[in-house]
Amino acid sequence: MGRLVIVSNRAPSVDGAGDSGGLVVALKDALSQQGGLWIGGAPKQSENPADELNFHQRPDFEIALFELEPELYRDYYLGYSNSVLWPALHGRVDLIDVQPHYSAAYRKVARRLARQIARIVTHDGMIWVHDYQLIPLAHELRKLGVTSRIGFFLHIPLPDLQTFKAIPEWQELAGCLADYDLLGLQTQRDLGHLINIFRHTLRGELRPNGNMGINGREVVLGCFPISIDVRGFRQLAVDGAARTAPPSVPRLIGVDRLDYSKGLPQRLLGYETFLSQNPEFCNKVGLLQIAPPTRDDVDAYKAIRSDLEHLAGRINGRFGTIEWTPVQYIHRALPRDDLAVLYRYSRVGLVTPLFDGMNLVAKEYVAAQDEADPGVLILSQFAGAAEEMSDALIINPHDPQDVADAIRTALQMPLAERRQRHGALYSHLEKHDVAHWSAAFLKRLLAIEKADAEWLER
Ligand code: GDG
Repeated sequence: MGRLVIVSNRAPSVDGAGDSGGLVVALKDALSQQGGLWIGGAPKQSENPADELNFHQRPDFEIALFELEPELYRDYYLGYSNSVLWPALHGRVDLIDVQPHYSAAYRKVARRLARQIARIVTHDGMIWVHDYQLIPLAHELRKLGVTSRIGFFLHIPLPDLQTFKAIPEWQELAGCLADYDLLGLQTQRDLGHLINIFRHTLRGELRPNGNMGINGREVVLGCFPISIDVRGFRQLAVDGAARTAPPSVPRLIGVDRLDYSKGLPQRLLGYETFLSQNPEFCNKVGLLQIAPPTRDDVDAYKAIRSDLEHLAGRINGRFGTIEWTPVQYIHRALPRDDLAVLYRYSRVGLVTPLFDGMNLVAKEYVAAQDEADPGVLILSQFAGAAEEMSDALIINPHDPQDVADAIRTALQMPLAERRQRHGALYSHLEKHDVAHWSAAFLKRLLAIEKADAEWLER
């Protein structure tokens, strides 16, 4: 079997620092078993980027970094990826900033990267491309004659056809998606949207095996809900709790990059409604919101920060006392072990995105709980995680009353019900951890026959 090559916008660190969360944990084993290679963007841009990948050997796998000029990086990453694709795919078409040089930069990065990758991959290798920043990569690789199997996983949601059409290049993007051998999505919801997009754009035909016939070839489609290292994260929380005292008042917790898709203002409005309707809880509960900055050079992110700060100030001014601050808001990233214990010591986990591919915070919160006295997860119906986590309290984040009622229900929930709900959520997660996710995707990719030369010559 050939080499496994992972491609993502950002590469893991060359020295292994900061590996503790996310994709690296998920893919480390598969990569080290197969002499794997991870290709990703260098941490810093360069005025004179090399036209080849820059290799670094780690003990577990090899890393190859690609460099971009600062201006190209800005237009490709902050521009097309995060000012067009991110808002559109999250249904926020009102926030799209369409600029011709953004889409040109996006295609240029894929073309350049494909040239660099084509020089080093072999026919029997497997390439796994991650996320919306790199959709055209398979298309560009095929143009250069690469015949390896190429899979793609979309970490964020895929919206319905009408919303997708707000992206000026929607037809081109659909065509690029169809050049992969395997397309993985987080949820059945997104899979349904993809099938509809292919039907209408490329006259795709759904086959009885669930794959799509497009232009005389078969594209394999699958739903692969991503997860976390459940046991590892639980251990982090248990170890942390042994070192730290619990808070003096029961706590509600939210942990989100400060992104407009995460429904932070809606969450605070729900909390405000709860406090105003349940004055007996004032002084007796507090909300801790950790919201580290992200993409703060994009205007829409400046706006969400200011909305959130305004609301947190309003709630603290309205309900706070000398002894009690209703909302503690931290606009900084905390270490991962601190997060684990903060989740464990929180009576309620608030995960209220307006639209989210999956949402790993929901899974981390459940993994971190003490099964003898677990907290309650409040989860938006629009998080991908809601498809699997129906034992959470599922809410509509747009309705402050629904959020307020769920907070009250969670705080008053009897121990037996909390245990029963947590037990069901945890046992599902334990079987569906991140190792399960990556193994399922790679198994499907491996089972696909290699691209044939005839198709490549179309
Ligand atoms: C995308 C999709 C999908 C947050 N604050 C801190 C911190 N975090 C960590 C969380 C969690 C991760 O960041 C966030 O993951 P999410 O899944 O919630 O969201 P996105 O970043 O938007 O991720 C999403 C995901 O890709 C995977 O496919 O689930 O739907 O949008 O792990 O714990 N970590 C630390 N300090 C913080 O302050 N250390």
